[in-house]
Amino acid sequence: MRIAPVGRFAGAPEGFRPGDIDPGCRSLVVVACRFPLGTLQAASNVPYTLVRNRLVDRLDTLTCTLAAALETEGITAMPIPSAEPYEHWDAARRHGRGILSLKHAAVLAGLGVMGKNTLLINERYGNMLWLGAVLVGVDLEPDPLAAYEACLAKCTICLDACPQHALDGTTIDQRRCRERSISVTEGGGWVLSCNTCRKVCPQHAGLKRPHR
Ligand code: B12
Ligand code: SF4
Ligand code: SF4
Repeated sequence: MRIAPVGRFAGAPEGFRPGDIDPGCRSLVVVACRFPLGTLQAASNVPYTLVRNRLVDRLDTLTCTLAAALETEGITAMPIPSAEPYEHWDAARRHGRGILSLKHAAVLAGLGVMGKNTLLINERYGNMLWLGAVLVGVDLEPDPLAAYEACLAKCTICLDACPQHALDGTTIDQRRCRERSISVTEGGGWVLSCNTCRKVCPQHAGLKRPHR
């Protein structure tokens, strides 16, 4: 768990800042659970998808429970979904946005730094954290920003490995990624059918070579 003061979100797009959701928000509590590494090795996409779905439930249960507990103490608190639902959808680009970007919130709470694959990289757990957050109506003691870097300047492993060429080092072409990474099975249900940019990163399980 890490804390970000609301003032750190000045760089977020208008409409997607904590104050756009709750004008009284003062701080964000960002929480995270580790995705088990073994799921990346499975020949089937099903175990990884199952873990993803259970972590969504786990994080959402955690943030809803925390919000309810804070409210009994007289503190306004609002949970942010760890995945769906989200409202912003640009159909032409197949580009969605959460009501708040959790990976940016995690960076601003000191949980890590952004990798070129556009995923949060944490010193200890690499890019394998699943995130959640609660907006809180009081000032909490902020955590310091991460004092390390993750991507080596010349590393382009994730960019080169993406089968859709969806990554450019700072942004993602969601249309391209969605075409490959979300599949509906004939048997019913859906699976996350690509996680290559996560798996190939040499820092995916934690920093091998932190630079300070
Ligand atoms: C929509 C979505 C997707 C989309 C878009 C992903 C993306 N990179 O944005 C798709 C379907 C492609 C996707 C794929 C995956 N996703 Co996803 N996804 C989300 C979701 C629900 C919303 C993300 C969002 O709003 N993106 C749009 C924004 C961030 O980007 P944008 O519109 O281009 O905005 C730009 C600027 O406006 C600016 N910006 C936007 N907000 C802010 C805020 C601040 C403060 C600042 C400074 C700037 C800024 O930055 C952007 C880049 O320039 C989040 C949950 C959440 N609420 O955050 C999970 C989330 C990002 N996904 C996650 C994961 C794990 C994945 C996958 C690995 C799943 C898989 N296939 O295995 C892949 C990874 C693909 C990749 N390399 O990103 C995790 C990432 C965890 C981590 N360690 O970083 C999240 C946070 C879910 C979670 N609860 O943990 N996902
Ligand atoms: S999940 Fe797959 S398709 Fe999407 S950006 Fe990562 S490597 Fe590319
Ligand atoms: S593969 Fe290389 S460039 Fe991509 S996120 Fe990992 S360290 Fe950064």
